[in-house]
Amino acid sequence: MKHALIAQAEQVLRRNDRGTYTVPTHGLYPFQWNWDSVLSALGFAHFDEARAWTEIDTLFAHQWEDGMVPHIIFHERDEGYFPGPDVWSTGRAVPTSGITQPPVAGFAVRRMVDNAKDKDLATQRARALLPRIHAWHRWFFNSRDPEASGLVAIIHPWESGRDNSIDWDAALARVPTEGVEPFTRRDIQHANPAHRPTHAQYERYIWLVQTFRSLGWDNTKLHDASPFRVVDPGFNAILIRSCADLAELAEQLGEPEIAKQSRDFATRGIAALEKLWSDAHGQYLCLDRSTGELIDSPSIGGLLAAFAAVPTERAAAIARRIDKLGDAAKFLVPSHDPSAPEFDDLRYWRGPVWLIVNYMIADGLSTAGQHATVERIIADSLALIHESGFAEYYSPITAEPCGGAHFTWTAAMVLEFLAQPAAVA
Ligand code: 9WN
Repeated sequence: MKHALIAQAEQVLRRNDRGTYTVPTHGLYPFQWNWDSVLSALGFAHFDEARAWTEIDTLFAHQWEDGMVPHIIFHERDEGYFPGPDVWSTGRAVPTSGITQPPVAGFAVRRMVDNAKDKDLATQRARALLPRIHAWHRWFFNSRDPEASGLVAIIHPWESGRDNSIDWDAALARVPTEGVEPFTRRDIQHANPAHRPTHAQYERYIWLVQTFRSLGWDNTKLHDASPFRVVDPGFNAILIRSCADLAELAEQLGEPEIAKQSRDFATRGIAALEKLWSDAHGQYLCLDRSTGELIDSPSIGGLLAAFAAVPTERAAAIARRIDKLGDAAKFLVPSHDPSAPEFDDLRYWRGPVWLIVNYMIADGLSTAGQHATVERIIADSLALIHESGFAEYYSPITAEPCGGAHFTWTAAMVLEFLAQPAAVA
């Protein structure tokens, strides 16, 4: 059973392998995506360590001079995705988008070094990546935390990786649509429109892209110029965890200055996260930086915060909250609370389960000693695969597979889950 599942997962990764990078899935997403690649490298590492390192190297080969690592690298022309390189118009030799995505590389690289069979290869590749990942982290705190709060803002919903989350509804409603150039969406030609963001959301996504483009993608201007500025606890937890892991790695590799700065980022971040805690919800919430208010939206962003070393009592409360969500959802962890009126079990980040988020929550809760919750999250994740294959995301109520099929990072997470003691295939 376990062997068959491993073979299938490896096959998905090989099928989406384009040599030096992988696509998330054929058709719907024909380019390299940032956090998809990094998390997918964790899957490759189980059967081809050299290939896993190449995945991350390719991503960082397209890092911008200011330290930003773009969310999409358009390695080849493909008209099957909108918005393509002409809309972004970032002026790079190999075109890229102009925004970023959750910075999970510090975590992944440390994990790949720790688990490496080929230690020489791992040390050599990690040593080369270390200053680049650190430059990305520094870029975040310089460009996305101008008032040195300890937490960074996203300036476009696509940066969060949770594109149409209910968390963004109010902030996105303030984004205008005047002047948006006419466009044809390609995503709804590949996937069921009922599982995807709405047209009204896409218009605002594109308004933001056009506005940033008109500012020459100058990151000294974009944060303040964006009407959409949200501090997401999940996104920040990924950054904080990556800084903490990079600090450990830098220590091992004899880079004390990187270690010190990374540790400082992580420590300040953990302290600042406290301001996003909601006793009423028993989880963290997003903060709208434009209004200064917490966003009253119980989404998975506030549970993903457990990926960072949050205080033990916070991790315990998050575990309790997830256990409670499990009364309403057959499969954990729904990306939004099923009892909220906006919950939609099939529409992208407004309810469905995503295995990558399950993986990060399980990892954090495992470190915090919340083993019963972790076991259920892993068991539910594997049950979804058995019922519905390697989908992009799933209904937490019926296990219906949604979005793209043969999905790279879903397969990578299966390989990670199956390697853990809590997994029963
Ligand atoms: C926009 C590739 C990406 C993921 C995101 C997911 C989705 C893109 C889209 O697909 O976003 O970046 O076009 O919908 O939301 O998390 O990285 O899998």
